[in-house]
Amino acid sequence: MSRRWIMHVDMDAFYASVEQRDNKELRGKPVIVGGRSKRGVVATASYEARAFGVHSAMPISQARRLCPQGIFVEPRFDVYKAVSDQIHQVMLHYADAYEPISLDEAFLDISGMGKQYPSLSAIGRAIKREIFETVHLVASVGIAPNKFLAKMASDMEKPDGLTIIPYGREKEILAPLPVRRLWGVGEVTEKKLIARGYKTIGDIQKSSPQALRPIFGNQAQQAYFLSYGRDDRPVEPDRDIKSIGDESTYEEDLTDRAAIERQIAMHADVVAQRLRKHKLAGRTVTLKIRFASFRTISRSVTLEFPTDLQEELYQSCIGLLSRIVIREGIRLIGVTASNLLPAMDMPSLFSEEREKRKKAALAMDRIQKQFGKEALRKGFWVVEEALAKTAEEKEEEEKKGE
Ligand code: TTP
Ligand code: MG
Repeated sequence: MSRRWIMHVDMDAFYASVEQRDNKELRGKPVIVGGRSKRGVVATASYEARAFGVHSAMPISQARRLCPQGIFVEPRFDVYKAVSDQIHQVMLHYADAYEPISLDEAFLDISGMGKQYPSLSAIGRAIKREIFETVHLVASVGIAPNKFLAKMASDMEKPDGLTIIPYGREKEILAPLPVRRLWGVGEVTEKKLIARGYKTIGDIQKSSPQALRPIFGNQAQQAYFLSYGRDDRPVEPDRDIKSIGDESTYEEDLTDRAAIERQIAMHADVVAQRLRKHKLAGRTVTLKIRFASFRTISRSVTLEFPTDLQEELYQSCIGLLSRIVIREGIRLIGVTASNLLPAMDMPSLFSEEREKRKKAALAMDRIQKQFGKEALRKGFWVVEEALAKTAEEKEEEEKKGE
């Protein structure tokens, strides 16, 4: 095969399917996975529940209204992670280049697999079968000339789909789709596009890179190419990040409690930022301390829910610190997040408070990108203060409510 062929594999209703697999009573029923708290959000819903209009990121309360007979289940991340590892192990062998995207999806460059399989659909069927035999779960597969179209294809006949978009059909398949389906078009860009009269991807095809500049900036050329189904991005093998940490050795040993906590806060901030940059969240937090005598200790805690927030990393470390007896000065402090999951697992568990924090954190990331570290340092404390206030106000409110 001289042409490039990309495959995208994505499990169907992943968390919900795992729950149905492990509990017979849930099979064929509307299963909704998410935090049970009043403010929780749906992580995912089985296809039976989707028939009622329930979908990912919807507030649980709304899901209950739409689907009162739904069975609401708490997520079991450990199980999903273990299943995910098995799936990725299977997929790995079907590709020259393999790029895991999240727990339940991956891109595969299958351009060189032509000798082993008589056709593209034969590769698709083989991978679906092996995944099913290994984890007893169903995947949907898309095969296309590039990543953008492969991802679109895997979604076209879900669940249990196998869709191939051949060379030459890119433009016509994309033309009738709403602009939101174009890779990289989120809510904000969608609004801009619609305001300027672009409704379908076909409308973008009829435009020009110059005309698209006010909307896409320096991505205009790429957006224009994408609208024609042109996308040259390679499948990039995973860097496989196992943990993200930050530590410093101090010129003078720290003895003051407040100074120690401040350093932990700083490291937690750096780690949280890096997690967000990689769209990861950590479930295990480790605090490392090296004393003046070079004695080094590490203490870890595994959280109920993965986090990419400074505040939560910091609080975990302060909890760990309280269990460490400090009899001498400290020459090194390190904070590490491990047991990493894709950050999108977080929304399912967001309380409003967490969501606010996450938004504030992302805003800080943007400020830092624009104005550099100093701005962040200042802003970081300001935001922390503001959040502390909101928390206080909320406590007040709750007290009043009682
Ligand atoms: P998706 O692949 O987007 O969704 P899905 O596998 O549940 O359903 P399908 O692919 O058939 O449409 O996400 C994979 C898992 O990631 C999902 O099972 C739960 C989790 N997830 C969240 O926790 N929050 C979210 O907002 C989304 C979209 C997914
Ligand atoms: Mg999926």
